Amino acid sequence: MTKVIRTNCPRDCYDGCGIVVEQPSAPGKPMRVLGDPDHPVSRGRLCTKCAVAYNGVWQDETMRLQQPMRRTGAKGAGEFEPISWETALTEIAAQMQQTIKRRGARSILHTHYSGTLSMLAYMFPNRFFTHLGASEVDPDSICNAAGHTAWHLLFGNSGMGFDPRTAKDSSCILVWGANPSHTAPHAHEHWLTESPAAVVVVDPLRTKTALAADLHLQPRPGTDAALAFALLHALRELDAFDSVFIERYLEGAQEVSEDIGRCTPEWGEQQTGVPAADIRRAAVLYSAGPALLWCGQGLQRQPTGGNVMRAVGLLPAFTGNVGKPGAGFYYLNDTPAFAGMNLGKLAGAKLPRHAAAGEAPASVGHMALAERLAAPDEFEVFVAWNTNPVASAADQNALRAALMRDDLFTVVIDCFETDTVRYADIVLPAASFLEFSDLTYSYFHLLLGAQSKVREPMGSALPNQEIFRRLARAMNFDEPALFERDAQLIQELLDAGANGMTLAELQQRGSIYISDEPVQLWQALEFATPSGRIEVASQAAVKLGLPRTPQPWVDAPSGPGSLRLLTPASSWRMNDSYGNDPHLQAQAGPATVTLHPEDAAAIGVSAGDRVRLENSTGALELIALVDELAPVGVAVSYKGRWPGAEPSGANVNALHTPRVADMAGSTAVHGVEVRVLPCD
Ligand SMILES: Nc1nc2c(c(=O)[nH]1)N[C@H]1C(S)=C(S)[C@@H](COP(=O)(O)OP(=O)(O)OC[C@H]3O[C@@H](n4cnc5c(=O)[nH]c(N)nc54)[C@H](O)[C@@H]3O)O[C@H]1N2
Ligand SMILES: Nc1nc2c(c(=O)[nH]1)N[C@H]1C(S)=C(S)[C@@H](COP(=O)(O)OP(=O)(O)OC[C@H]3O[C@@H](n4cnc5c(=O)[nH]c(N)nc54)[C@H](O)[C@@H]3O)O[C@H]1N2
Ligand SMILES: [Mo]
Repeated sequence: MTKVIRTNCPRDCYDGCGIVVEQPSAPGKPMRVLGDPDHPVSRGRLCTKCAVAYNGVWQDETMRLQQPMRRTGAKGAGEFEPISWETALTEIAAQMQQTIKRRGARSILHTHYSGTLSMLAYMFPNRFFTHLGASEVDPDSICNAAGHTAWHLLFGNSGMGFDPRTAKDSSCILVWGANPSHTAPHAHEHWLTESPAAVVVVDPLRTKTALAADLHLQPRPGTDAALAFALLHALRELDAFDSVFIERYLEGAQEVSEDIGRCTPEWGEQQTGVPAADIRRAAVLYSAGPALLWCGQGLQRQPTGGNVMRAVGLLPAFTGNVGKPGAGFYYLNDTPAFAGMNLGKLAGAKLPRHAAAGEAPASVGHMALAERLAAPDEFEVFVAWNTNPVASAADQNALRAALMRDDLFTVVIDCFETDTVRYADIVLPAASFLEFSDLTYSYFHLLLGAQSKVREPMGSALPNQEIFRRLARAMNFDEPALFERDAQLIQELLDAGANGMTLAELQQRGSIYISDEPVQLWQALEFATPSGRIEVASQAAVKLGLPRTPQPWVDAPSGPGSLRLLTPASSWRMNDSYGNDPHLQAQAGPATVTLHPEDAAAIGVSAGDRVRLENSTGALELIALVDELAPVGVAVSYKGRWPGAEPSGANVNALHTPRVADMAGSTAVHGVEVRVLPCD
């Protein structure tokens, strides 16, 4: 009989699917990675991209990095020679020690994100860098930092939403700037369709989720704050404000009253392009009973994305859709924390810096990364792990130029030879999630899961956590927390969050909910803001140089000849992961940009023509598609392609202007403007 092992998908995705792995039926045969029929979210199926990649490139020995390597050619050329782990770690440690002597550990910069979210591999390496005293690229500033700051100001927490299981009690689910049809395919397929609630989607794009909804509001990008105020106006007209809740739990509610009064749905239509009648319909659906609000991460990648999140968050606040069955708001769920697991401790947040570290480390926002890295006198060592910035970060050309610096010693840790790896002086091979045991979680569903080792690592690849234990040893560090073993760390987490279950027991079950019954988050109605209330008006915001209350702002429409470029998630890619899988490359086809028929006609372009996108940051040639996916004035090209795999040698982030959003130095990637021209 084929041996079957349960594990879970650790990708940065809302779904967090359960997996079963069938061991090879005969020697030399591949194993099969399939959906776990008993998993409540994936129900026996994986999404196409993971099903293909996990049975494709992730098991392909010719594609995986198998051993440490040292650069032999020019930076960026991808010419390397194999070296031993010992040599690699000794050379890295020697470079770090020299840098520390010369200018302090602050001159070592590391960047990391969510290549894997399995708890140890995701968190443990931070212990090394904290103790080292290295500078860090603020991870969330490439993804969702503006939204976190906004909801901290408003609610005192951005990592506590609703339990998706409570949707059974909802009459409306408002999905605002999220596209589960791509980014949470199982939630799109099952959760949204099976809930009794009416679904309202707010997205400039006709996504599959929008097309399946009861109502789709299609605003111009960057106009959502105005739309939120117009909705508040319509809700107040309907007498849907909860005056008892407002009185008791809102701080400064009266300070937005006048704004709500002047932001009529008719005004909203002018500002956003959404018909006033649809704004009123949405208000009727949202006010019918308990309602859920899901704010996506794409929503806040705007020049005033923080303000957008604060404004949209007023809807549950004014209608009292907080802390009762079927009601709530969601940005992300910190599921491990709800269970009592302390990932901050796992990441060594409070570890002391070692004695020789020198000056306090710097935090560098992603939007400043290319510029700061280019300066010769700030950083001497750059370590990228669990992330592929040459594909995913802003200002691609400038970042590449910075990585060419001869006096920058670069270390990259990945499972594959990414574009970023090609700039490394030393490359270290990471083991994949199939090759070591760990714990997983979903940031939507309140599920914890086991990651199971189903095979030996390819070549001499190692899990992130083991790489940093060994590097700590090469550095002669003696802080015991840097050397704690996986088994002990996992058991500590399970003791805190799963009643002392063992890893083996969790592996048998696959995954567990943090409680059998749906959890009513926010039931205590305690808000960790300075006033202890939902801060409609916020002095903390003023201290950050922001308005006291959310504003009904809209971004100015694009100038003549200019289009807004949206580059959201593709269904064929997991960020840029899988950009090297040949089957997924074939499925996704060549890189395209979708233009509205009116915009295409204005520049004389037809479907299939080559067009050039350009702005002050860069240029990119793509194949035009012509479709009413987006409103007039908005172009769409999905993220997730490897620059090196493109004929142009670049992807959409060559156009990603490193402009910061209004909060947290976060990306405003959906605010990028481009000119589009036909190529001859
Ligand atoms: N234009 C545009 N750009 C964007 C976005 C956008 O919407 N538009 N979205 C942004 C967002 S939301 C995000 S989160 C970022 C994501 O950007 P990145 O963090 O760069 O994500 P990936 O490109 O998937 O790179 C993750 C890398 O981790 C590697 N990896 C996987 N498992 C492991 C492991 O166990 N160990 C190690 N060391 N490596 C591993 C993978 O092979 C992969 O190369 O991109 C951002 N970039
Ligand atoms: N298949 C797949 N799944 C993924 C990822 C992936 O790359 N591929 N990435 C993962 C990661 S790291 C993240 S952060 C999440 C992100 O997942 P989501 O939260 O769904 O975010 P995005 O896909 O970036 O954008 C969602 C929607 O926001 C819309 N949007 C853009 N600008 C505006 C605006 O101004 N107003 C409104 N209302 N909407 C706007 C876009 O059109 C898009 O449809 O997905 C995760 N899941
Ligand atoms: Mo993200």
